[in-house]
Amino acid sequence: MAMVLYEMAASPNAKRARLGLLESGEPFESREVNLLTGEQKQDEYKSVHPMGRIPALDDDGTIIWESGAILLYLADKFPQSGLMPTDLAARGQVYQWLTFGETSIHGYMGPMGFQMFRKAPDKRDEGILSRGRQRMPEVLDILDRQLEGHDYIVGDFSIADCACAPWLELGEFFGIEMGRFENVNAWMSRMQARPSWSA
Ligand SMILES: N[C@@H](CCC(=O)N[C@@H](CS)C(=O)NCC(=O)O)C(=O)O
Repeated sequence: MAMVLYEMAASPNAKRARLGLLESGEPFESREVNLLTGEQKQDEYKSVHPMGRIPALDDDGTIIWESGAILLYLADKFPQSGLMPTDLAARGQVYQWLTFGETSIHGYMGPMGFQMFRKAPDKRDEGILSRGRQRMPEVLDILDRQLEGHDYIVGDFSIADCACAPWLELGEFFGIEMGRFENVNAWMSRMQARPSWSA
């Protein structure tokens, strides 16, 4: 049975998992969960993801949620796919940057996304938005230095790239000054040129 990804097109967290699946080259089916109508909080979907969030992966009855866990699962399941390096030190770097994507990038941009996409403009919490705009340059600076001389975060493409790129596409839209991070912007262009980005 093909793997099933529960997702929604506009969700950067779902896009992380989607990138990993597409880059694995393995077949999967997509099930849309409509966050705008609250489908994620219905009992039927909460039997898949008890937190009522996307993404979730159903691999023939094995259910994994949390986008980072899905990426690690895919890298383990398909070791030939090139999602994860074989060298232990490089794997450690992938774990580090994957977690950086979840905690530092998503840590600021996730709450910003909730304000930008789920709240009317006059109801947004400007404190959350301005905190993200203030703190993200440090995060981007660290990523920019890592990308100096590298095509991808740990050198070769890996799930670290899948974990970090999707939220950053929204940086300018969220009011984060992205222009000066040249290595990040060049890497984002490489990510956006991969067939998986828009498939
Ligand atoms: N840490 C989780 C975050 C998942 C998450 O918050 N997803 C958002 C969409 S981007 C969601 O489903 N939100 C549901 C809601 O806001 O009700 C992951 O990486 O999978």
